[in-house]
Amino acid sequence: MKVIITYGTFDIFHVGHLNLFERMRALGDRLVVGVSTDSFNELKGKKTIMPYEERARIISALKCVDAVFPENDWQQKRDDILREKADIFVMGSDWAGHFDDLKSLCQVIYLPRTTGISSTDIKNVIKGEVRDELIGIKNSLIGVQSKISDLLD
Ligand code: C2G
Repeated sequence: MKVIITYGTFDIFHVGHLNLFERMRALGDRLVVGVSTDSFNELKGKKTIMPYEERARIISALKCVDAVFPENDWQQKRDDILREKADIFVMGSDWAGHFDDLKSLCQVIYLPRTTGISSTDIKNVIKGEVRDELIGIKNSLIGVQSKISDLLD
């Protein structure tokens, strides 16, 4: 039984996360995922839209994920690897080299990130659309305002 372990925030779940999980699961027989808690994300300086409970529930519902546990800090990985009897620690390539110290416990692999998508990109697209909407409303209010002043003159 080859066990794969990984960690992440997985806010606004998207196909980049799914690609990674499916590629990881293909490396072994069991995939366990440490999902960053809200307090740990604060420590990471990472603002999330979805609370831990929802993010963990979505991840645990995936066919390719066998178990989910909370990631509360940077230090717990070694204990997790021993507890889960993990054979391979996997992260996306943006973390390349960051966790090489774990090579004393298990194999460490960094898989290519899915390009063109990230939770941050999705948030920025939504922000952009809301901004455009607000600009539209502001311009129509300016139009109404000038009509009112014409009527009052
Ligand atoms: N990822 C990816 N492709 C994307 C976006 C993310 O492969 N387009 C990968 C990242 O490389 C990471 C995982 O998905 O391995 C989770 O990414 P995040 O949710 O952003 O997690 P992060 O905040 O990087 O937390 O202790 C490790 C940290 O908890 C990782």
